[in-house]
Amino acid sequence: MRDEAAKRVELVFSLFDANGSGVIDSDDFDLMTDRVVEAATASDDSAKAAIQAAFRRYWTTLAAELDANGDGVITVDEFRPFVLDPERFGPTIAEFARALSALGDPDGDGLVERPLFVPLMKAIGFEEANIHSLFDAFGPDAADRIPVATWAAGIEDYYAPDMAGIPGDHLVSARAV
Ligand SMILES: [Ca+2]
Ligand SMILES: [Ca+2]
Repeated sequence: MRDEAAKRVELVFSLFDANGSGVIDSDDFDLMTDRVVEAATASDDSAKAAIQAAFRRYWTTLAAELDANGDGVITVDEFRPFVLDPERFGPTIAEFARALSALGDPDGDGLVERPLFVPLMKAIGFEEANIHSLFDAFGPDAADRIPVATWAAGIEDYYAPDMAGIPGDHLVSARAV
């Protein structure tokens, strides 16, 4: 596992701990899901249902595989190696990547404008400056749009244990203090 990959998923863990308890549980996922759905103002009900299902699968996969003692909480030390294991977590992340990136394309033309990208990523909790750096790293076109597929692939790469120097690393760097 690369250091960069560990840092990426540690950041996700801290954001998914939406209630700040230091562990993640189903309440955190409810809070996070509501925040993202609220930010997806232009999306239709089926796209919202898809992200709700993807968040639910994310949580239930973690809980089923990691919460052996049944206390309903996941620690960062349990989370990190599991979500960075493509064999075990890859299909869950692929569904999540499809559902989240689709929210950025409510008109279905296959492209995501920056003003649609930023609020969705802010809803998850990423820093605004880092979100813009990520969008820039995805190589937007002259109209400041990126392909949906580029974003989806970027999410999957974010969880790749051996990748470094990828666009997703912009989300980790230079957090404001
Ligand atoms: Ca929590
Ligand atoms: Ca679009």
